[in-house]
This record gives sequence, structure tokens and C-alpha cells, in this order.
Amino acid sequence: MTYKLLIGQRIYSSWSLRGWLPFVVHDIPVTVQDTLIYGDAFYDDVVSFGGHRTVPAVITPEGAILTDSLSIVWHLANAFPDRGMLPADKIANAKAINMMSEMHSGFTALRSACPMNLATAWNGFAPDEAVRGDLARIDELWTDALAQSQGPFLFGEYGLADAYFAPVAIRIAGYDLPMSDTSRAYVTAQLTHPAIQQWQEDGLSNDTELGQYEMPLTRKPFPKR
Ligand SMILES: N[C@@H](CCC(=O)N[C@@H](CS)C(=O)NCC(=O)O)C(=O)O
Repeated sequence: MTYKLLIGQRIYSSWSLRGWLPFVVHDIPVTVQDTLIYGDAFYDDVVSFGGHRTVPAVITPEGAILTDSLSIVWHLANAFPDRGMLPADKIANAKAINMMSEMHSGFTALRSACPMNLATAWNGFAPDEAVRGDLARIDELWTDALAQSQGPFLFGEYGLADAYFAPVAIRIAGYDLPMSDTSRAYVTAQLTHPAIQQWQEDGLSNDTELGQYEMPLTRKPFPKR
């Protein structure tokens, strides 16, 4: 038995991306099953998989069902402690967990104003004060971690904290959001990572665009790296 992972459309499903990345980056065999957010069969697919309302969901080889991205990545870090998903250093480890926790429970202004969309970028998005506040906090978290680790990722090699912030990097590129030069370089490192490129290519090949993700803005191609 290997892991089974249920995900939504790759171009839109930011939480699915967070759940999927550790399997690919850390070379953990997984069978991926797709469902369509906003599709008629979405809730039936989730329930028949064994999940609860949302994607991602995972069935472990032992048959445990994990219904939230945070429990998925936490489980993987515990099950594969030699893969470097979280920093070994206790302080860096605590900082990574803190950053992931802030991401999991927060940045709601950014998340709702700028839905992840890997199929297009947008011209002329003007972040309001709440979005600018979220971006300032993310910039602070990233620049602090990158100053300590010297990059290219938050804690050196690509880990769970990077997986958690990958959809933010995609939003910054897609909506051309204001960030420091250090954070911009980190966005480029995220977008050029082979796993992110694979996810985007698979999404562009398989997913259909949905009206729910349309913005009152003009489109431009998602930035080429
Ligand atoms: N806290 C959850 C959030 C999962 C989530 O909201 N997933 C979205 C897709 S990106 C979803 O399933 N939406 C369908 C719905 O809420 O009905 C996690 O970390 O896994």
C-alpha cells in the first residue's frame, strides 16, 4: 500500500498544492486522485474517498484518513524524519512551525482578494490596506528566515514551510504584489522549483477555467521564468 491523496484543480487549489508538494519534493510514493472543486460530484468524491468536506485528503498506507493539509504534512514529517522536511535546529524548527501556523490560520485578506490562479496573471490589481498588511507580515517572516538560512528557501533546502507559502508566491507573481527584493527573489526560487513547474504544467494540461475565479481585471500571461 502507498499513500493516496485527493486533490482539486491544480490551477486553483492552493491547499491541495500544500498537501501534494511534500510527497513530490521528498520522494514519497503517492497515488493521486483528482476531483473538481465546484463540480457536481465534489462532495460525493470527498466523502467516498473518506474525507470531510475539503481537499486535500490523504489515506495513509495503514488506512488512517487525514482531512487537512496541516495534519498531512505533519504526519509526513513524523513518518519520514530523515527527509529534512522541517529544520533540525530547535529554534529554526519552531520558527518554521510558527510560520506554517500563521499561514494556516491567517492571511485571510490576501487569500480572499487574490485567489490562486496558475492559468493567468492580472493587470492593475490594487491591494487594499488589509492585503498590504498581510503582505508586510509575510515579507517580514520571509526576510527573517532567509537572512538566517541564506536561502534559497526559507530554511535552506525546500521544506514544509516553503510548501505552505508556495501559493502565496504564486499570488505575488500573478497579481504583481509589492514585496521586498529579497522576497521577490524567493518568489522566483519557488516558481522555478521543478515541483511547482510540474504542478502548473499538469494543471494547464488538465484543468478548465471556472467563472468563480474571474477577476474584474484584464489578463496577462502568468510570468514566464
Ligand atoms: N484548512 C484546510 C482547508 C482546505 C480547503 O479549504 N480546501 C478547499 C480547496 S483549496 C476546498 O476543499 N474547498 C471546498 C469547500 O470548502 O467547499 C486545509 O488546510 O486542508
